[in-house]
Amino acid sequence: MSSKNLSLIGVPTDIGAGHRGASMGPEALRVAQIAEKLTKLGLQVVDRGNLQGPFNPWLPPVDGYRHLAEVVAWNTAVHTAIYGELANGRLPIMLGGDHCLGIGSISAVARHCREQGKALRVLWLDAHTDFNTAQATPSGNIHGMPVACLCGYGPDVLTGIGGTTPAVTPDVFRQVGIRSVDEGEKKLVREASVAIHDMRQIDEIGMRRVMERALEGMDENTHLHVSFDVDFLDPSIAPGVGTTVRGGPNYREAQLCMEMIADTGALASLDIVELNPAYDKRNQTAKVAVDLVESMFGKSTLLRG
Ligand code: HAR
Ligand code: MN
Ligand code: MN
Ligand code: MN
Repeated sequence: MSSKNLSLIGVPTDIGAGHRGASMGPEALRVAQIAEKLTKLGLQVVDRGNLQGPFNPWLPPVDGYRHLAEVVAWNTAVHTAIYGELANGRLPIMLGGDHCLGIGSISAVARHCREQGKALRVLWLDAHTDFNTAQATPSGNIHGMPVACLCGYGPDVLTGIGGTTPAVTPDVFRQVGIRSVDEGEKKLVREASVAIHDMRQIDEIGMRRVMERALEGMDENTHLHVSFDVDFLDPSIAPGVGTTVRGGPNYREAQLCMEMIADTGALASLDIVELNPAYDKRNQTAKVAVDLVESMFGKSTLLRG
């Protein structure tokens, strides 16, 4: 791992989502003892508390975007915070919040990598490709758009966060767990040649070979960012998200995915997003997410050393 000093950054907003409640995600992860459990693995963990931003006005979309100004405000705060942690040599973990926040975090990671001459790989664990545009979106919800925005498809106020447009090129992404893509969005991901490892591929060749492919080609100079949308997981183990899609990875498949991330030793920043306690029962989804994050930081590997 390029850094073992972890910073937890809470981003309590559901500004980009179509269901309220992801704003409670950071606290649910803290209640599930994310800091304590990572500390037990021998990592240095500091909880920076929560970022602040505008309330959710809960308005309909305007010109294809819901809450665009508020999404810009939150992502600008995220960019600054994540960039600052990386500049200090720390490993930031963003406790979301909905997935629109990936615009702020990944643009910061990309800026850090450019300045440090590092290669970037973004592992996007999600049921969705999140590649909608104002024209393609069925909902106007910006949590369905962060990958497109990062690749330069979107409003200037979002594609320009971090100062360079596009923030990244599509070839940095490896998407795993995909099983819900909108019609217009399909065309866009194909045009951009985003590398998608969908559920059918996991069914056919298994999580192990999918992850080997998704992690292929990284070296000592690669910064690995994981953007973990909790709806990646099958709803039977992770009901606490706003947009469940059946047919996701089961617990063991998800554990293997995380263990293989740990094995790379390259994990250098992480988003945990879309956890929605309003849909959860007894905080079980937060607990599963924390279990998996422990594996991502090497918990299971310790048994094998
Ligand atoms: N594709 C749908 C839309 O754009 C749903 C997107 C849901 N996104 C998330 N994050 N939950 O992946 O509205
Ligand atoms: Mn660094
Ligand atoms: Mn997502
Ligand atoms: Mn999703």
